[in-house]
Amino acid sequence: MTLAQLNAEYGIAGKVEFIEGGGGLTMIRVSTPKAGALISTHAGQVLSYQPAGEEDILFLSSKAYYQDGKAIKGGAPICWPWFGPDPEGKGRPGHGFVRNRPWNVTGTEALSNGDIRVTLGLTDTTETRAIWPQAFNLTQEIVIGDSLNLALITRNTGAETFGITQGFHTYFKVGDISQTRVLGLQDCSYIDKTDNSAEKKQTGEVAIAAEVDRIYRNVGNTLIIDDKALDRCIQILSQGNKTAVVWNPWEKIAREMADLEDADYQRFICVETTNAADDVIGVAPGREFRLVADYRVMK
Ligand code: TA6
Repeated sequence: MTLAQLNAEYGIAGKVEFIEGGGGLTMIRVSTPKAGALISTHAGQVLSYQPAGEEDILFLSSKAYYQDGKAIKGGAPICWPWFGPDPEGKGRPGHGFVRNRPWNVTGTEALSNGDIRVTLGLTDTTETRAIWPQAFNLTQEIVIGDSLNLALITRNTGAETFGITQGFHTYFKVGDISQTRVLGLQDCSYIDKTDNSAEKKQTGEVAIAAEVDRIYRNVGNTLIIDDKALDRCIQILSQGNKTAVVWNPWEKIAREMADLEDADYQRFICVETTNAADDVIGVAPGREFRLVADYRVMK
């Protein structure tokens, strides 16, 4: 659909506008008295969420790619139907195939409390079935208000049960990584991907002073990013996940990533609401599964 058609069908005066974004991609600008947001229809990805009077909670790389077939570095990428490397080792893209392609806009709504809900979707096509042979309907509900609420709903429209791993691979903006802590993971065991996937146990808060790439198991539903430099905390509430990932590439890997500035590792942390590792979700024919992450700034 053209921008004019999208605005005619889904625009909401003064609140939801379809615009041309980076690389000519279609983006959705949401404005409410509580917060502003920018959503890319490519990848179905929230790129910005800025509560009134606050800095953005999301990091977006100034060197991000905006093109078909590529992931956008930053915001809240969707990993689906697998999290991490191709589980079958067939060379398919890491973190699945929905963060590399355009999504459909399926609805916009101004809710009675002033929040805005944007709904995006994807269904299987010949192209997706060549990558992953399942029939599905994937929906993302994005609610912008005092918090940013993301729900990823997987429906199995085929005839056999399928298994998925998935996640919100969210890049949170921080003032200074060395003054940032993640709270709520103490005593959880984790897979340390920087140490041959060794199983370890978290003691106390998570501090970042080197590359960190961990899948935490049996996590609770509340995590906090404590950001001393920006003098704020971001609360992450989740539903549907047993695992959470904490990732920061640190200096060397950041330098090797063409879509990051060398010093960007100091400016973000990924704290990801996931079904990863053995947290595999089976979805039976006709059934659906809902993964939810809710982000809110706390002073
Ligand atoms: O979620 C953590 C992780 O899987 C890391 O292992 C690292 O490879 C990173 O994601 C890559 O993220 P990107 O957005 O660059 O694909």
